[in-house]
Amino acid sequence: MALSLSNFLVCLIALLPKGLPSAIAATVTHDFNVGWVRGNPDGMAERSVIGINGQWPLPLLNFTKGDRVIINLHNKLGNQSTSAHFHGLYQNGTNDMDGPVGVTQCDVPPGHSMTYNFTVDQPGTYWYHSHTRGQYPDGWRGQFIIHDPENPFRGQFDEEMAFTVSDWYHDEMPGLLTDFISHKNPTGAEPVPNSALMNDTQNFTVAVEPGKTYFFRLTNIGAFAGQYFWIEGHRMRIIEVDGVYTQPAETDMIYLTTAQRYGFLVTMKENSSSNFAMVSSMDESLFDVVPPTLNPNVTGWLMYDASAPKPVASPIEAFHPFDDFSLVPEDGLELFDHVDYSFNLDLKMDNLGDGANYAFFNDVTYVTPVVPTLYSVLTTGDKASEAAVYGAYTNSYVLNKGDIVEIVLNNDDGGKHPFHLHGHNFQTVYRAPAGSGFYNASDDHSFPAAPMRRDTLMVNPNGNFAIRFRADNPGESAPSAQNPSALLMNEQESGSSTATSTGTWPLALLQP
Ligand SMILES: *[C@@H]1O[C@H](CO)[C@@H](O)[C@H](O)[C@H]1NC(C)=O
Ligand SMILES: *[C@@H]1O[C@H](CO)[C@@H](O)[C@H](O)[C@H]1NC(C)=O
Ligand SMILES: *[C@@H]1O[C@H](CO)[C@@H](O)[C@H](O)[C@H]1NC(C)=O
Ligand SMILES: *[C@@H]1O[C@H](CO)[C@@H](O)[C@H](O)[C@H]1NC(C)=O
Ligand SMILES: *[C@@H]1O[C@H](CO)[C@@H](O)[C@H](O)[C@H]1NC(C)=O
Ligand SMILES: *[C@@H]1O[C@H](CO)[C@@H](O)[C@H](O)[C@H]1NC(C)=O
Ligand SMILES: *[C@@H]1O[C@H](CO)[C@@H](O)[C@H](O)[C@H]1NC(C)=O
Ligand SMILES: *[C@@H]1O[C@H](CO)[C@@H](O)[C@H](O)[C@H]1NC(C)=O
Ligand SMILES: CC(=O)N[C@H]1CO[C@H](CO)[C@@H](O)[C@@H]1O
Repeated sequence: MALSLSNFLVCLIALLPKGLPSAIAATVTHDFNVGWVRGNPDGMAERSVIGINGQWPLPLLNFTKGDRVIINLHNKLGNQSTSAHFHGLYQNGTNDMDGPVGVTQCDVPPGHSMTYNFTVDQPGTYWYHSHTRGQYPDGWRGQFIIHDPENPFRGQFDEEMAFTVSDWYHDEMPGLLTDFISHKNPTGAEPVPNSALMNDTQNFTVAVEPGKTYFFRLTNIGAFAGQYFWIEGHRMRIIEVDGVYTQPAETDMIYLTTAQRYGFLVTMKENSSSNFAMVSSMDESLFDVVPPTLNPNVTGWLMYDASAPKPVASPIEAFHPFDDFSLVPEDGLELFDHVDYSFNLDLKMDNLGDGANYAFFNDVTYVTPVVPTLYSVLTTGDKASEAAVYGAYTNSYVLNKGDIVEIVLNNDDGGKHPFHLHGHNFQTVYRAPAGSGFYNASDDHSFPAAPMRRDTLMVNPNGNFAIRFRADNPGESAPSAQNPSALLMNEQESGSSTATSTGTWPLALLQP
C-alpha cells in the first residue's frame, strides 16, 4: 500500500446547557430549498450540482456575533437525503443542531424539512455543508461568516471580503465513493479532482483600491485536496485561523487543509495600475497518481485596473508555506499544562474481508449507527455513560465535564490527513514531522507557551500530533439530571468516531 491517502475530518461534538443569553441579538432566517441545478465552474464539464433556492454557487451567509440563526432546510433533491452542518460552530447547548447524520440527527429524506435553530456566539470565518455521506463536494457547501463588532483588528483594515478555494470533480460523489471504497481499489487511492476552483470559478477577480488594506477570509471548502495559496507581489498578515484571532504573522504563502480557514490582512500597493495573480495550488502529494492532464492550479486576480490585463501566474519552484504551529492566539491563552485525561487514536488504513480499503482508529472502522448517538444518549438512562451502549463499531472514552483532555493522534499511514473536532477548538501542543512514528509521552517535548488553537489540523505522513481542550461543552437537553451531549469524531468517508457525554457525567468517545 504505497500511498493510501484518505482524507479525514475528525469531529468532536458536544452539547451544553441551554439558555444562552439572547439579549441584543437579531434573528436571521434563511430558507434553503436544496435541489439539483446545473453548474460548470471550470468550464470543462457541465454537471448536476446541489444548489440552494435554484442557485449555485451557494450564498455567502453573514451573521453578527450573538445572532439567532434559523435555517429552514427543505430537501427538494428528490433522489437523495441530506442534512446541514455549520463547521466550527460549538453548538453550545444546541448539540442537536450540529448536523452529522448518525451522530446528532437522522438524514432528512427527500420531500422533508428540518429547521436548524441556534445562536452564534463566536466570531470568525466558518462554512456550512451537507453532513450526509460524501455529499458536499457535489456543490452543497458555502461560507458562513460571523462578524464581530469587537474585532481587535477593526481599525487596521478598510474592507473585508471572503472567498473560497476548493478542488472540483466532474463526476458525482455517489459513484466516486462506490469506486473509492471497493475491492477494485484495494490501496484506497482517493479519487483525484479534475480541477481547482477559487470562489467556485476559474476567473475570480477582486476589485481593489491602491493603498487600502483588506481583511480577506479564505476557506478551503474542498473534498480532499489541501491548497497552497499566495498572492504575487503582496504579503499576507494572518490574524485569524478557524475563528481564533492570532497575533499578526506575516507570510508569502499559506497551506489550507480541507475545512481550514485563514483570515489575513493585505495592504495594496500605493501606485499600481497593473493587476496581480492570486494562486491556489492543490497539494499533489495527496494524489496517488497525478493524471498528466491535471492542472492543479487556479488563478484569481487582485484588480487594480479592470481594463488592464490579468497576468498569467509565474511558476514557483517550491512550496514553503507558513508553519501554523508558530501562531500565537491573540488572547494569549496559555498551554493547558495539566492534563486530566489522555488517550491515543492510532490511525491506519487497511483492508477488510471485502477487499476494500478502510480507515481505522485503534483497529476499529466506523459504521454509522442506525440510531444516532445523541438519541442513544437520551434513551439509555443510567447506561448512557457506558461506552458499550453506542455500538460495537465504536471506540468509546468517557470524559468528565471540565477535564482537560488530550488526544494523541498517531498516523500509521503514509498520507497527510486533516482532523476536525466538533464542539470545541483545541490547543495544538505538538506535531511531529513526517516519518516520526508514534508519539512517545516520555520524550522531552517542548510545548508552546500559548499554543495556537484551531478546529482542524493536519497530521503528517507517519507522524503524530497532540491536541488539548477543555471538555466544557457537554449537554443538557432537559432540566433533569440526565443531560446528554455528543462528541463526535467523524472521518469523512470511510471511518469516523464519536463521543458522547451525559451532563456532568462522562463524555464517551465512540469510534467505529
Ligand atoms: C468565468 O468562467 C466561467 C466558467 O469557468 C464562465 O462561465 C464565465 O463566463 C466566465 N466569466 C467571465 C467574466 O469570463
Ligand atoms: C439525482 O438527480 C440528479 C439530477 O437529475 C442526478 O444528476 C443524480 O445523478 C441523481 N442521483 C442519484 C443518486 O440518483
Ligand atoms: C428557536 O429556538 C428558540 C429557543 O429555543 C425558540 O424560542 C424559537 O421559537 C425557535 N424558533 C424557531 C423558528 O423554531
Ligand atoms: C465569493 O463568492 C460568494 C458567493 O457567490 C460571494 O458572495 C462573494 O462576494 C465572493 N467573494 C468575493 C471577494 O468576491
Ligand atoms: C510605486 O511605489 C513603489 C513603492 O511603493 C516604488 O518603489 C515605485 O517606484 C513606484 N512606481 C511608480 C511607477 O511610481
Ligand atoms: C502549477 O503551479 C506550480 C507552482 O507555480 C508550477 O510549478 C506548475 O508548473 C503549475 N502547473 C501547471 C499545470 O500550470
Ligand atoms: C520513549 O522515550 C523514552 C525516553 O526517551 C525511551 O526510553 C523509550 O524507549 C521510548 N519508547 C519507545 C516505544 O520508543
Ligand atoms: C459553553 O457554554 C458554557 C456556559 O456558558 C461555557 O462554560 C463553556 O465554556 C462553553 N463551551 C464552549 C466550547 O464554548
Ligand atoms: C451584506 C454584508 O454584510 N455582506 C458582507 C458579508 O461578509 C463578507 C465577508 O466578510 C463581506 O465582504 C460582505 O460585505
